[in-house]
Amino acid sequence: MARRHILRSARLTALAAATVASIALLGACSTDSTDNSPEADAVTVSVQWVKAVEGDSPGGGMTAAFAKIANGSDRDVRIVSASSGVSEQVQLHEVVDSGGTTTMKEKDGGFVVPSNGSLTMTPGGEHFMFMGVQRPIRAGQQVAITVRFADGSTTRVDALARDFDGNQENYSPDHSGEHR
Ligand SMILES: [Cu+2]
Repeated sequence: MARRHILRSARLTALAAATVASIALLGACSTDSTDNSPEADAVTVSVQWVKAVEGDSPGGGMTAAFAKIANGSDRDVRIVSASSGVSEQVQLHEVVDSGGTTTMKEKDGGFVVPSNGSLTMTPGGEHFMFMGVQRPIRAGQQVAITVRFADGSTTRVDALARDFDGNQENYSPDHSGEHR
C-alpha cells in the first residue's frame, strides 16, 4: 500500500513537471510570435467622425468618414476594406489631382499605416466612402464602421456624425453620381 502510494506520487510529479515544461514552451511561443499579432491590435483610432447626410437621393446617399489611425507597432499595417450597417458599401478613397481638378478614387492596395506612425484621414485626402446610404445620418448619431486589415483582423470604429460643408471632393469620371 505504501509502495503504491509512492509510485503514484512519482507519476504525478512527472506529470506536473511535463505540465510546467509545456507552459514554459507556450510562453516561449507567445514571445516569439509578437510579429504575428493581429494588425488590428497595433492600431489606435481617434478623432473619428462622419459627415451627416440626408440619404434620400435615388440609389442612396453618399458620405465620408475620417479618422486618425495610429500604429504603435514596429511594422506597417494595411487597411484593405471597411463596411458599415448604414450603407451598402464603404470604399477606401483617396483624392488625386488630375489636371487641375481634384477627383477621388479607390486607393490601390488600401491604406497603409506606417510603423510607429499614423495615417490622418481628412476631407480632401483619404477617407472612408459610404455609398448607398438609405437613411439619413444626422449630426450627433454614432455610425459603427468595421475596418478590416490585410491579415483579416478587424477593428470597430464608432464615428460621430457632424454637419460639414467644406471640401467637397469630386468623383473621378468612372464613378456615377455626385459626391455630397
Ligand atoms: Cu470618396
